[in-house]
Amino acid sequence: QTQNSATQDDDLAGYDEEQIRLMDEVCIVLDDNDVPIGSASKKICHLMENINKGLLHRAFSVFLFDSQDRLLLQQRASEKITFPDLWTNTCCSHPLGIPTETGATLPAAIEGVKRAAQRKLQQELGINPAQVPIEKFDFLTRIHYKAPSDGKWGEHEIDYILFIKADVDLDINPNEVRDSKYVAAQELKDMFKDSSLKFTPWFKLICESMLFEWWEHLNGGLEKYKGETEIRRM
Ligand code: DMA
Ligand code: MN
Repeated sequence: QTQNSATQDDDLAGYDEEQIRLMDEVCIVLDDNDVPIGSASKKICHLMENINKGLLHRAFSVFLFDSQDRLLLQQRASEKITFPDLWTNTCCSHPLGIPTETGATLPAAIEGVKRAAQRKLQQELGINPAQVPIEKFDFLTRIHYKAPSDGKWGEHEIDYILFIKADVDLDINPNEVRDSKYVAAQELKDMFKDSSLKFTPWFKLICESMLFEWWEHLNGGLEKYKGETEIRRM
């Protein structure tokens, strides 16, 4: 290990070993228009001291629906360094700064995040990639948002929203996911009324804006929402 690796870092002392290791992943650093301008470790990208200086990276959020149109939610594991224990959409993470997951232009970037999504659906939820083939994902839009987690850590991302309709077998990784649940739209609305349940900031933003409208069009009419080129600033 090098001196700079996250495993030897004071910022990360006391956290889960596997989650510390994942802080060495390489994220794609962006300008405000989602053009890659470099790369930086997941740790560097999620420290508020860097975010407050404008550091921005690429991310994705998957919304997976089963054949009954129920959305798969997850509760993040207590081991997560950012936003532990919060309920959120099916799976979120970052495309890595490697050729297969990076793309300078929008079509290539979308292919990159779909590959990353397939990789993380397997790592977090144990979903076989054959059950979530790349061509089944629909790209809807990009959301630019910033949100603190605790004082030290937070998010500042351009987040690619991906929908996929697929019946899948789960084999949950408890280091990533504490609980999971399929919900109908009304059940999710009821969950938001339950003050004992806490949600991630990006999931709240997406629920308060477009999620339920997209969801209504899952089986027809989603075409007009797909492939939006404008970045939604939230
Ligand atoms: C990061 O998700 C991406 C978004 C959209 C917040 P995450 O913290 O779950 O990433 P990872 O699973 O890689 O830790
Ligand atoms: Mn992030």
